[in-house]
Amino acid sequence: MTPFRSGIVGLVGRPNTGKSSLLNRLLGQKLAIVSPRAQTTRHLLTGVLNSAHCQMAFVDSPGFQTRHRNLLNRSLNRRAGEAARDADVVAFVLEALQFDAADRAALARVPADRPMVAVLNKVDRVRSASSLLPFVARVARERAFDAIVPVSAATGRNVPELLRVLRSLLPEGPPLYPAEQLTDRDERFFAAELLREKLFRMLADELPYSCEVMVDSFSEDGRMRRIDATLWVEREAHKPIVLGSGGAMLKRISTEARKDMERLFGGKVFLQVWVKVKRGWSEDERLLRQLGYA
Ligand SMILES: Nc1nc2c(ncn2[C@@H]2O[C@H](COP(=O)(O)OP(=O)(O)O)[C@@H](O)[C@H]2O)c(=O)[nH]1
Ligand SMILES: [Mg+2]
Repeated sequence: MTPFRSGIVGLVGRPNTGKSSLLNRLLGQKLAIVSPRAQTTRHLLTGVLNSAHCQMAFVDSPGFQTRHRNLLNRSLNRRAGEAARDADVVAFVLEALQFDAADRAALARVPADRPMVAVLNKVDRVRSASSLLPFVARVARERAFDAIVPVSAATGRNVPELLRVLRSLLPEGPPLYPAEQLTDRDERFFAAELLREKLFRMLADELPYSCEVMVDSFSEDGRMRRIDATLWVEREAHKPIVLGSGGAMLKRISTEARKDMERLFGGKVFLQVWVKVKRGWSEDERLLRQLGYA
């Protein structure tokens, strides 16, 4: 008989390698927010995948990073460390054909005492298969990985093989989560995340890094959800940029976020968003705690 296996798979690596995209692809559903910028992911997020003989709890994490050395980013790196430490299997996510100092620094922080797979993501961008082989050999020299698996989170290529490899490395045991539980986070969390995703996608330059989102109230009124949220910005000068001319930018941000929320929650959402200035929020321990960066 095929044994049941279950466990936690930590998705770790430097920022921007596609960990959150991979989580969504593995689950076949958009849970984690994705943007072309580093440090989009600020929280640990578990997504649970059930199959006939296996349950995998994938934990998406902020990438290990060395830029922006403030209190917020120290907390992010701590989170990234937890994702690796608490995992039964570590999926170390790289971009195919790139292994640089940031990847090496991220790898150095992953404990060597557990199964680890190197996931070479974004192979859809690799033109010739012949360039992949020397890269695989190079990655193999960096650590004794249990397996090295090229995938594309964007197209789904080779993701079934990754699942097969991960399953083989998980311990035998009963499921950790009830079968109907997709994630460890609640709708309030996803509401804030989806808003933050829009900031990362729509605001230019460094501005998204100095913004944060707080859901002030979340209530259900029949099948309708009412959500009030605040966008915190660091400086008075940021406020008109987030608002846009005649409030057009804020309207775009909240409309896009609302549509995603309606898709994820499966019902109508009434969303109201305010922009407020909070100088130095990324150094404010109390506010960081309220925002969930304990
Ligand atoms: N071409 C390509 N782009 C990808 C792939 N996976 C992720 N990306 C892009 O890489 C960027 C960072 O992705 P994200 O999942 O946020 O990375 P994270 O910081 O590691 O969580 C985004 O612009 C994604 O659309 C992939 O398989 N192929
Ligand atoms: Mg991410």
